[in-house]
Parts: sequence; C-alpha cells; structure tokens
Amino acid sequence: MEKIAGPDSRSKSVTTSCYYDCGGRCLLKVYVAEGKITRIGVDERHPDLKPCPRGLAQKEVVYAEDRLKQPLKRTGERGSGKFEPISWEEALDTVARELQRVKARYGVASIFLMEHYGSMSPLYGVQKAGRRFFSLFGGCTTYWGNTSLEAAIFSSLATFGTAFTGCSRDNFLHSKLIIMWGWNPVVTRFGSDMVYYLSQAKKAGSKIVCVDPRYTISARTLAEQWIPVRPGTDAALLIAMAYFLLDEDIYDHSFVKTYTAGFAQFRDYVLGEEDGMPKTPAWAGNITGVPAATIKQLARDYATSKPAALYASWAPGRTAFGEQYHRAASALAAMTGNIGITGGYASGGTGRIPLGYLGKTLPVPENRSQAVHVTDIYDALLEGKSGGYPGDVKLLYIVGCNLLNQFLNTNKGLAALQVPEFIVVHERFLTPTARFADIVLPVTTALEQMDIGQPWTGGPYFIHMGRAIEPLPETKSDLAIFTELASRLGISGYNDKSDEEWLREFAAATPDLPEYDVLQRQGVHRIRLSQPWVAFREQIEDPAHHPFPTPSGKIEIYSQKMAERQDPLMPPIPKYIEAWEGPGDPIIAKYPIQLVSPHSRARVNSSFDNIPRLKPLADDAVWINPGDAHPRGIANGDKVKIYNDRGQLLTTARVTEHILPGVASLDEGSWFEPDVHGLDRGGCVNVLTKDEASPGGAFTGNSCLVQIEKAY
Ligand SMILES: Nc1nc2c(c(=O)[nH]1)N[C@H]1C(S)=C(S)[C@@H](COP(=O)(O)OP(=O)(O)OC[C@H]3O[C@@H](n4cnc5c(=O)[nH]c(N)nc54)[C@H](O)[C@@H]3O)O[C@H]1N2
Ligand SMILES: Nc1nc2c(c(=O)[nH]1)N[C@H]1C(S)=C(S)[C@@H](COP(=O)(O)OP(=O)(O)OC[C@H]3O[C@@H](n4cnc5c(=O)[nH]c(N)nc54)[C@H](O)[C@@H]3O)O[C@H]1N2
Ligand SMILES: [Mo]
Repeated sequence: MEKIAGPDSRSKSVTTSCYYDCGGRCLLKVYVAEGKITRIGVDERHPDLKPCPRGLAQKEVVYAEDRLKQPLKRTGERGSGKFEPISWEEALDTVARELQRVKARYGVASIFLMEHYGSMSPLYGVQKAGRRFFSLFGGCTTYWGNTSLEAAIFSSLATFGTAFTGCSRDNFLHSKLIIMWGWNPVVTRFGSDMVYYLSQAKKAGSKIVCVDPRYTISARTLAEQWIPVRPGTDAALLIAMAYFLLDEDIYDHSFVKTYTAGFAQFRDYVLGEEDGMPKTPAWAGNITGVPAATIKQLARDYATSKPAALYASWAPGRTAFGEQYHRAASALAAMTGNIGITGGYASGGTGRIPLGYLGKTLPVPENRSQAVHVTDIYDALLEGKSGGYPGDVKLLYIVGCNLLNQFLNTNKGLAALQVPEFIVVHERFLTPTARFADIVLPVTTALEQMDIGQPWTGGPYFIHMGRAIEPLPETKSDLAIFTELASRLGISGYNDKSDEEWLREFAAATPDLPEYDVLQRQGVHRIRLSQPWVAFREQIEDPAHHPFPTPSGKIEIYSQKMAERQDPLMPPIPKYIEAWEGPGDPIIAKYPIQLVSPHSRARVNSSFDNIPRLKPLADDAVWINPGDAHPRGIANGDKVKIYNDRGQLLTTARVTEHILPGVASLDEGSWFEPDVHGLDRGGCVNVLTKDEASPGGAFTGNSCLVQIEKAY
C-alpha cells in the first residue's frame, strides 16, 4: 500500500485485482480518500497487466445504486421480486433453521448447492467456501461439468493425460503463424497479458488467421485472414486439414513416430480406409462452408510455418460433440510437430499453465456429495429421485451463480425454481435468479476484501489484493456468512483463522511465491522464466525420461481409455460426428439459423449487465447476414424476435457481412426479463438453448437452431 504525496494524509492507493471469471487477472490501482474509492487507475509500471473496461468500472460496481446492502426476505410470489429487508440475525437464523429442518426431514441429498464462478477468489471463492461448509455439514447434492471448457478438459486428459496444456503468453512472440480458432481474445482476454503479446507478435511479423463464424474485433485488429466456418463443424475442418497433410505428405513423420500413439488408426479414418469416406477438403467444404482451396491453404500454412500455434479456444467445444474438435486440434498439432516447442502450442486443450496457481487454497474436506451434470440441473429439480437423480431437492443454495440466466433452457428453469421449498442466494444484486430466492444475503466485492490474485488459466505472476475499503455496511463475504452459519449449526473447525492468517498459509505453501509480507510489499510478484513456459517441453526434449502422463506414455491420438468405453459417440480417435441442432439436423427446415452466444466485452457472463457505465458498451444485438435479413424484411436496427420451441426473445438486429449466412450471434449474459406472454424482453439467449450435454460432458450452448423474424 503506498501513500500518495499530497496534503491529505488519509489518501492512499491500493494495489489489487478483480477475481471474476473474466479471462484476466489485471492490476487495479484503487485510489481511496476518507475510506471511499475516488477512482481506479492503471499502474504504468506493468503495461502488460493493464485493466480492461470492466475492471476500471469497479468503483461503479461497488457503489451501484442497486447494490444489495441488507438481507432480504421474500414477501410476494416466488419470482415476483417482492422482498422486505430483514436483519442479519433473522436472515441467518432462518437459513440455519431451514438447513437443519431439511436435513433432518429429507436427508442431505435433498439440499442442492449451486455455487458457481461469480468469485474465483482463493479465499472467499464461492466454490471453496460453500463446498467446505457443506462438506462439514454432512454433504449435499451438487453439480459436475465445467460450463466453459469441459470438452477441452476431456480432450486434454485423453490426449495428454493432464489439463496443463498451455504456455506463458510470451511464447506467441516466437510463432510464425497463429491460428485463432473460435477465439476472440481482444474481448475474452485469456490472460491479462495475452493481447499485449499477440499485438507484439503481429508487429514482429507473425501471420495471424482467425477461424470463426464471425469477423470479430480480434480478427479485425490482429488477423490477416478470416475463415468463416459453420458452428459445430470445426472437427470436420481440422480432419480435412489432416487429410491434406497426409495426401501431400507434409506432416512431421518423426514427431508422429516418436511421440504419438495410434496415428495409424487416425490415418485410416481420415483417408476413408475405415469407413469408405475419405475426409477430403471437398468433403469438409460441404459440411463447414469453407472452400476446399482455403482448407488446403490453411493446412499447408500450418504445416510449413514452424513454429506455429493453433489456439483452439473453447466456444467451438461448447457444442454437441465439442470434444471431437479439441481432440482433432491436438492431433493436428502433433502432425505438424508443434507440441512442446517454443512458438508452438498443444492446441485443443484447456490452455492452463501451472505457474501462478497457489499451492493451497481454502481446503475442502472429502464429503459425500453426489453430482448432477450442469445441463441436467433443471431436470434434477423437476424430476428428483424418480428421474434417477440423487434426491428430491427441497432446499436450493445458490452462491455466485446467475443460474436462471446462464444455464441452458431458461424457461425450463422457471418451472424448476418453483420446486424447492426454500431457496437461498448470496448475491450483490437482485439478478433474475436472486428474484427467486426466499432469502437473499448481500455479499462484499473484491475491493472490500484482501486476497491473493491468481491468474485465470495461469500466470506467470501473482497479485496481492489489498483491501481498498471496509465492506459497505451490512455486507459480508461468502466466507464470513458460512462462518456464522457454521457457528449457528454447531459445526466446528469451519474457519478458525483470520483472513490474513489463511493468506499467509497459502503463500507459504506456494514455492513460486515469496513470503507473504514480501508479496504484500511488491504488489505484483512475477515468476521469472529463462524461456517461455511451454507444456510438454520435457516430454519432447527428453522422451526417454519424460513420458506423457497417459497410459501409453505418448500423445494419445488413439485413446485406450476411450476405446474401452466402446461408445461410438466417444470414439478412441477424433472423428467428425454430426451435431444436433447443426446444419445436418432435420429440424433446420423449421429453424434455419444456427445461433451462437459469445461472451460480451461489457460483462463477465451476466455480471455487470445492470451497471450503467458498462451496459452501453455491450453489443446486445443479434448479428445477422444481409442474405438472411433481407428475405425476412429485416433492416439494420430493427426490433426482431428470435424463437424456437424452447422460447422467444426480443432484441435488435445488426445486419452485417461480418457473420456467415445461416448463422446468427447474440452475446450471452443479458438479463432475462420475461413479459406476461413469456417473451423475454431482456434478450437472454438461454431462453433458446437446449439443455443437453455432449457425450464428453460439454455444455452445448453453441448448438442451437432458431428462427428470426421482424418484430412489429
Ligand atoms: N469480456 C469477457 N471476457 C470473458 C468472459 C466474459 O463474459 N466477458 N467470460 C470468460 C469465460 S467464463 C470464458 S469460459 C471464456 C470464453 O471464451 P471463449 O469460449 O473462447 O469465448 P466466446 O466468446 O464464447 O467465443 C469465442 C469465439 O468463438 C466463436 N464461435 C462460437 N461457436 C463457434 C464454433 O462452433 N466454431 C468456431 N470456429 N467458432 C465459434 C464466436 O463467434 C466467438 O467469436 O471467456 C472469458 N472471458
Ligand atoms: N448460451 C450461453 N450460456 C452460457 C455461456 C455461453 O457461452 N453461452 N457461457 C457459460 C460459461 S462459460 C459460464 S462460466 C457461465 C457463467 O455463469 P455464472 O457463473 O452464473 O456467471 P454470472 O452470470 O457472472 O453469475 C455470477 C454471479 O455471481 C455474483 N457474484 C460476483 N461476485 C460474487 C461474490 O463474491 N460472491 C457471491 N456470492 N456472488 C458473487 C454476480 O453478481 C453474478 O450474478 O455461463 C455459461 N452460460
Ligand atoms: Mo466460463
């Protein structure tokens, strides 16, 4: 914490960060006078960690007029949004009593804990704080499946045996070619320093190509070439690239031979020896909408521009059979010999690196929780035990999650949220989900807490997050709330340390960190690297002593574990499997447009949709190609209705050549606002999405067919 020179000795600036699930972990310099934030600035000493518009708007988040500042108790119908303020005493007594009642009467499986990514804080983080509490309470039902990247996790584990498949971002300075595949980092960040390095790479002469149904701001500002592709067909495109490399014999034979397992089976499939269907560029052209010549050129560029990084992001994985796309991307990275080398990239994976992760966070003891997949939560509420789920949910405990807005098939969610006898929500704002609570507990923000910031998907750095201001009166951290509930319920050992004691313990358990006091003084701690950190460098440089952590010790293009499942929808080699609600689904006759739902530059998922400084920066309009708009009589700026059998919403049309014909795009995260006819006037895209998991567990929001019409 440094004092600003000036007459007011009560002024200070505090180094901190946010801990949203936002793609970054930036450096915020928070100026405080007389206990109030006056402004948020940039620390010029760290240009690569410069905050984004969302970080810079945190003062407006902390002091938002609609910030919840007292516990609320429902007074109207559930979902009506009618509440009265109550004391913390009454709120916590009620929640503790309900927890006890439901546990005694129905058992812990009837309590559903839905904590999510509202806060990724290592200490107060809703996931750790909530899970620890319910563990000690005796268990609960909860969820499994990562809404962001389950397909990538599936692929990383099957192919490489680990989820750490990424690189430090300076690695891209060495790439001759960077393929941004379903990736829009200017908006989604993927590390505060990512775009900083991509821009430098471009300046230094790297060629950047973007494969995306949309011509995004990243394509516009970073790429030389935009290759539009139909959503959900990426595996076909990648597999056809593999065909071309085989056909032209321009793949890296020695890499494939030395480091991979099962290439022969993949080759047989690609060449059509397995099923009589060669996966030629012409074959993929029909499926993906990408001309065969473009596919060949991209494949040739990738194979001949070593080192090259194919950055396969997660959105194409959030489709039906999305895991096949990630597996195919890694197979291609292996065929071009781009794994484990500076300037290359393992592709197809989580992109995580182990640097910048704390060695210890709030511990969660083993418990007896059972889990429901993220796409089945509403079914679990509606069907309970008779539907094969762990219990009949009587108490729903929601922390850091805008469930109704962010999970697939919002209208099913409306019915599901009427099922539990009691719903508790910890929130900062009265979100569409919080409106369904019986009790809402108001929580603090990062600027009112102290913490250690660990970067999203990895560093290599940490940020000490100083407490800028005292919590606004009558708000509490999630950890403090659970601590008080634990004491009411006679749970001992939930939290026997001060916040600072926990942080000291985390720092001490992290070899990459100095002592806590040093970290606090430094503000930012960089992990110095002599060369870019690249996943699998040891495996490639010294294979005799460093096998891959897979059953075969190799990169498993053919996964033995997958083979054992004998499930044609989870084949041992990457295959193109036609998606539901994709171009090949017969219902396309009724709903002819593929809708994707990217992440917004103005929000973190649905967070900040209510913040007046940020909402005008949002692009809350549906992108539609003129070829689709004109026959429908839709002009730029018109109000349009988007609908399918699951729901309908109202939004504005952005008629643009920047999206492929037959595809539309509406950013996720705008708040659900249904009218009496069930038309969502808020533009929440999940009223349209289907709540079905891919076989590998992916959340499939980008497999969604709709119709669009002009609204009058
Ligand atoms: N500003 C901001 N940043 C964020 C977030 C946020 O809400 N706001 N959220 C964070 C979170 S939680 C996550 S998980 C990540 C998400 O990171 P991503 O999944 O990478 O991000 P998206 O914006 O969903 O999609 C990226 C691009 O993929 C394209 N796309 C969609 N479907 C397909 C497809 O089938 N094939 C191809 N080739 N492209 C496709 C979209 O048009 C979009 O331009 O972002 C993180 N960063
Ligand atoms: N159609 C479609 N749907 C999607 C996606 C998509 O691409 N398309 N993306 C998916 C992805 S990748 C993700 S990660 C999910 C995100 O889904 P969620 O994790 O539900 O994300 P948010 O909507 O930001 O909701 C988090 C809530 O936590 C609150 N919050 C913030 N900080 C705290 C805190 O410290 N404590 C507590 N108790 N609450 C806090 C915020 O106010 C916010 O309302 O959405 C998914 N939904
Ligand atoms: Mo996410």
